[in-house]
Order: sequence, then structure tokens, then C-alpha cells
Amino acid sequence: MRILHTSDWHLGQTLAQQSRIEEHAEFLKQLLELVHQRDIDAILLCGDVYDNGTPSTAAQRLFFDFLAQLSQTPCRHLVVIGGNHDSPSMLEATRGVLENIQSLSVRVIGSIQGKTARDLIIPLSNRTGQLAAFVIALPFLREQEVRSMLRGASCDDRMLAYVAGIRTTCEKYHAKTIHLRNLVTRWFHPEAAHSDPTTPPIPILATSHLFVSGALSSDSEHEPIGTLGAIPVDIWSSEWDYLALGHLHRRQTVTDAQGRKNRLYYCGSPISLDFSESPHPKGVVIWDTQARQPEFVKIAAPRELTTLSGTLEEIQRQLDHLATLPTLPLRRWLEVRLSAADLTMEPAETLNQYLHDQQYDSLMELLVVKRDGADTTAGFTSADADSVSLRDFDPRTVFESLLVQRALETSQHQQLLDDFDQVMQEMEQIEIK
Ligand SMILES: [Mn+2]
Repeated sequence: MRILHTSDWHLGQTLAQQSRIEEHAEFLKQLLELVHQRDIDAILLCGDVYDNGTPSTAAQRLFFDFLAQLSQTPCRHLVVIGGNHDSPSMLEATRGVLENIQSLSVRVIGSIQGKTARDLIIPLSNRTGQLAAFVIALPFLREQEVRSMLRGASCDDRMLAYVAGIRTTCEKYHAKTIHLRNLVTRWFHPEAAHSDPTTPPIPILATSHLFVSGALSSDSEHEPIGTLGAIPVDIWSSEWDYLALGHLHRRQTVTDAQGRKNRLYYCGSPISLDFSESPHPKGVVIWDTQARQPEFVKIAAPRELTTLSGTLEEIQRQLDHLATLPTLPLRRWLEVRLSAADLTMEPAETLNQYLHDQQYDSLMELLVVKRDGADTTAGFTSADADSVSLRDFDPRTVFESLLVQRALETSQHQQLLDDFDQVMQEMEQIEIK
């Protein structure tokens, strides 16, 4: 049986206000081809299906069209877990419909809330109907879902409680899966139960969407407000054969607590979600229940993202060179980092004019111009240069900057800030059932 591991699609994502729909459509086309070519029996989609909780209709359509096409292939299973970018309720809204597709067994786990072992431990059968693997489908675990509320706890205490909560959750499902595996083996494979050492036990795979310590991140993951740091590698049982991880966009393996190198795997996002990711290969992982080894399979991007840096003159020379390279179906997107020494006014306009004059427009498009660490979208000038993302703030900072904008009296300002703190504190103390 072959299981395909993919994550971090971020359908509906935009880069400098540009849609990625065409690139995602090309990826999904290649994914379906791969399902046929490599006889894929199951797909594990490990979180961040969508880029946000309210994806565009175009993004949703892409996903549902993909499901319709997948149901026409020999692939028998699709397991979808929620990531930190997904809205669990949005993902699960269509669960009833999806889980009733006749030709494809779809399981959607947006969040762990309200789920039982029956939901999270998923047996996968091969084409002859035999049980070939167990998947423990753990979605992104939100802090409040796995730890008890801590009044006025320090950041470190909260982190410890969060890690302990994840560990307990993993241990709970581990014990249940082992129990289930023993039962199944005794009933259906009595020869294996009678300790035939040449027959390895039915493999156990698990999904997760989190940041494991020791892994490398890239610019586009954007931790949501309030998310804590990295999780130690030993939270999972050493008996699990493969950890299909999502969250980090750069493909990588992380050495586990026993020193094994191919067991904890981030397959990475299938397309480069921003310029920082473009030098890294993009693809999916195939895990074979016989070989029990992961294999990374590249996905060919229909567009390149290129970062250029230097003075205006140097960048123009690099553009001339890019124009001589073989072309891809979609035109190249450019990020320009203008060196601080170059004092050209309105560099985006100058470069756009250059692209136009040299008739490079059909080959490439300027998306971002950066200078002195400032960020400005191509076509906009210095007024936007110091704009920052909401993701750089916590809720209190956002609220406070609103108060500053309103230029309130000091006492009123302080009163509102105190009220805000109180509301936040009360929210912390609400028990989540
Ligand atoms: Mn992601």
C-alpha cells in the first residue's frame, strides 16, 4: 500500500495581492497524475488546506473539484486534518457530505474537540480490502484544547502545560491504537500474533501540525497571535512508524529522540508561498507500507519566484539575464531588494518602465520592492514602505494602537486598556468543554 503525505496547500493564498489559484490548480493536476502513476491508495493532507478561515469561493471550488476527481481514481482514502490557518468549523461544515462519498473514504478532522478515538484512529485498507495501516489523525492542537486553564501563569508555565497536554493526548491515542492493533492481529492474523518475528506489525502512522524543535522555518508560516514555541521531538511514541507533519513549508526530516532520521517528516508546501522558499524543492512524500521508507517526489512549479538584489543598474543587468532563460507556463514573479546605497526615487516605477521598454513584461512581473529592510509592494511608493502586518502584533498592542489613534484623554485611555485586559483575562478563564 502506498500512502501519500502532503500539507500546507494554503489554497486561496495571495502573494503581494496576486492570486495563486493557477499554481494550485497545476499542483492538484500533478497530484492526480501521481495518484495514477504511483498507485497511491491513501492521501494524508496534514493541515493548512486553506490559507485562512474564510477562503475564497475559487479556493473552495479548487478543493472540491479535486475531491471529485480523486473519487474517480483508484485511491481509496483521504484523511484531512486542520492546520493553524484552517477554521475547524469551516473544514468540518462539509464533513457529512464528504464522509459519505461512496468510492472514496474521506475523513475530516478540523480540531480535536468533540472527537473520540473512533474519529481519530483511522484504519486504512489496501485494494484487496485488507487492513494495511493505522493512521492517528491529530490536527493542529490549540492551546486551550489540550491544557487546563492557568490563571496568571507565566509564559514558560503555559508552554510547559501546552507540551504536557500534547504529550498526554498522544499517549492516550497511542494506547488505544496499540490495543486495537493487538485485537485486529489476534482476530484476523493469528499467525502474526503467534510471534512470527518475520511479520512486522501493522504500521502506525500519525499526522500532526506543529513546530518541532530543531526544525527550520521560513518567512511564510506566520504564527497566529498567541502561538507558543517549538515542541520537543519525543512527544510521539517511538512505536509510530511515520509522522506525517505539516506546518513548516520547507521540506525536511527531523531526527527523532532515538536518532532515526526518516521518521519525522515535513513534506513542506507544494508551492513556494513566498520568495524566501523559492530555492527549496517542493513536492510530496510517498510512504510504502512494505518498504516503510519515505520517498520525496518533486512537484514542478508552473512559475518561478526570483529575488534580485543590488543597485538599480545591477538589477537591470540581472533582468537582462533572466530574459534569456527558458520560460515556464506562467510569468516569473520578482522580488527586488534595492541596496541601501542606491538612492533612486520610485524604484518600482523605474523598474516597471525598464521591463516595459525591454519588452520583458510577458516574461516577468515585479511584485515586491524592498529597500533598507522596508517592504513595499510594487506599484506603491514610499508611503506604504513602513506598513507592517497585523501578524506582527498581539491583540493588546493592536487595541492600544487604536486608542493612540483616537487620541483619547490619558484617564480614558487607561480605563479602556484596563477593561481590555480584564476581558482578555476573563476569556482565558473560560473553561472549554
Ligand atoms: Mn502552513
